[in-house]
Amino acid sequence: MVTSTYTVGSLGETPVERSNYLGNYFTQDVYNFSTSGTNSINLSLHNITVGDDADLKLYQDVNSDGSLDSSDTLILSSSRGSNLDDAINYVGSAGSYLAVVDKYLVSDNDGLNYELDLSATPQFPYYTSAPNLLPKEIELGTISTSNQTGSLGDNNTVDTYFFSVSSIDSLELNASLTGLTGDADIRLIQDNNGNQIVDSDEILAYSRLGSSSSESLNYGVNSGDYFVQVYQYSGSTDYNLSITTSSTLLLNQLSQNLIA
Ligand SMILES: [Ca+2]
Ligand SMILES: [Ca+2]
Ligand SMILES: [Ca+2]
Ligand SMILES: [Ca+2]
Repeated sequence: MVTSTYTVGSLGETPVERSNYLGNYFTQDVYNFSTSGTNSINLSLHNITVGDDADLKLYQDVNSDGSLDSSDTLILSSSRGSNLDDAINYVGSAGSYLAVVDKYLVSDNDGLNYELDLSATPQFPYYTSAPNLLPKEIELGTISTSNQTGSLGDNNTVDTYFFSVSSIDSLELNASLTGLTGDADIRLIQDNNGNQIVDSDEILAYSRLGSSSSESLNYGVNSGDYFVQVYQYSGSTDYNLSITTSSTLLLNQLSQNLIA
């Protein structure tokens, strides 16, 4: 078991993208970074080779030496199966951290390739932007309607849903967030360049009311792949997420029939 250590340096809002590989000899990659202020520390492990499995951990680098050793403390881990994306979104104060990618399973001699994205989005005393990475955390498949439940807090600042819509007509998509006890917000994203990062022109719609108000957004969509992010503004909360699509053609015909 051989560990490779890489220096990322000071981590801010602009995502750092690293591509790397693991195998049965090189089994662990450690990425050291530091943050200033309080941030949502966002890690997204994706594009893992089909048939392989890597997992993700976030450590506090307690002795600030840039390497993983017995004095460092594990904060969170993500260990989804097969080559599903792993993600961590954690509110952490200024300090030194380690993102660790571990080989879990390498199925053949070609090794395991992956991409790791890292960012730190300011979260306190007030948030300025939502986490900007797009791990496919919850894959809904092709949907016309989907109802989900989840919870957000300082150990999970965002849930990222990935889904497809398929229709010969344009559709009206509605996403609503209810049952909130803290302040959470929602936004709809299309990852046009497929890099699993939220670029500036990729946010289609958002809803971000104050306190525990329910959120709702509508947007006209065509067949394609979309992300919905449900993210923490402040506090912890459970939530209900409802995504529905309806045919705008049908709605237009109905309203025309009503007028006629
Ligand atoms: Ca250390
Ligand atoms: Ca995994
Ligand atoms: Ca993108
Ligand atoms: Ca809100």
